[in-house]
Amino acid sequence: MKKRLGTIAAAAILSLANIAHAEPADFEQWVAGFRAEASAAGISQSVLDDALNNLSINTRVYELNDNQPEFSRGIWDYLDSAVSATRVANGRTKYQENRALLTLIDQAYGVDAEIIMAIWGLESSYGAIMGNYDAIQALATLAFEGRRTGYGRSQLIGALKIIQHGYANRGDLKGSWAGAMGHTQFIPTTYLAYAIDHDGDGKRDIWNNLGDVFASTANYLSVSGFRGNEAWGIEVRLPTDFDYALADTSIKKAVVEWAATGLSSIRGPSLVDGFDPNIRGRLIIPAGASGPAFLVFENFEAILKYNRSTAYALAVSLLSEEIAGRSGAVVAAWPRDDRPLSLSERKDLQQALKDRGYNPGPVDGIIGAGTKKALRSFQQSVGIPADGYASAKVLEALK
Ligand SMILES: [Ca+2]
Repeated sequence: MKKRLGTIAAAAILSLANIAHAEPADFEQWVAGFRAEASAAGISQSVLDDALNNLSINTRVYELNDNQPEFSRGIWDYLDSAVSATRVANGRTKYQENRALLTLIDQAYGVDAEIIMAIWGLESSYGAIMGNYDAIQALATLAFEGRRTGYGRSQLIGALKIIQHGYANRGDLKGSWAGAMGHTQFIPTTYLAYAIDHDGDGKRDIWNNLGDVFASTANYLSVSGFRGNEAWGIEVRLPTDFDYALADTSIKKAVVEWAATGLSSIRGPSLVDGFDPNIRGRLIIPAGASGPAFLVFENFEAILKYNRSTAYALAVSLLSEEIAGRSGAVVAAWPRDDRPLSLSERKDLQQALKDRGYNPGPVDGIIGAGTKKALRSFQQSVGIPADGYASAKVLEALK
């Protein structure tokens, strides 16, 4: 029978083999070793018994941890769902419902209410989807084996500390498969460092108490450098002969300096109107030269500390505008016909650059600074805008 397995069945077995990591006995042995480590880190025997006795692996966590998608979505598709009409409408309702509480939080932490609402909306759809995994089990599973063992170990110790401090009970620790918990999805170490007991009941309850949730989120943003009443950024128009090498994470300039390079506001005539001309920012072109451009300031960087994804920070920023009753619409069109490259195509692109004598760095499908630089050199050599953006069109041009 085994010889007659079709390709699909064989592939299924192969993928199961990839995720059938180890035997239960190995996990029990691992738990015993981890107990000693956690005990040395100061976790009491009773907390360890409560959390780790009869603990088992959650194989679903391995499936999700091993999943590295071949195809990536365009940022425009992500923004369409992140800043959907439903999420905007729900955000405005939640803002109204919690206005008094949010005013208190804004006064205490200097973080604008609409930003807290936007993060809440993106992290859990305003508390509707917080994740129902047992965080202790999920983190122990990650700590035991796979590509996040270091993360799993440190977060598991963090989760045990949360219980030991009495901030939350063992049964409260519910979250995503990767251990992000509560309304705004704090991982345990973030929780330990920044979660706040706003109502003073002794618990930092990011699962049930909105005061604790909003204060914790505002505190984290504030410590990350967020400043109330300052803009996250602005959509800009670039001059036709613009040097796209200026759109680089390492290049920050004051608004007046950017205006001198030819940038203008896409909505108004002047870039400096409505801004402190000395506020500093960097330029991002998330979909390359044929898509929108944004000048982003320190508050954008603070949002990035919450989640290191430009698409995420842009979604929070645009959603916050809509929740506050301003327009979060992006004016310039996204290049919806120029699809993002798949993982194997990104590797093809790096190989093609290498074959042409450029140095894109390792052929790993990760478009980092080296690949962008090589891509810009190639684009310059053939006279197309040197934005370093890896798209299907530029791959075609390379081949
Ligand atoms: Ca509390």
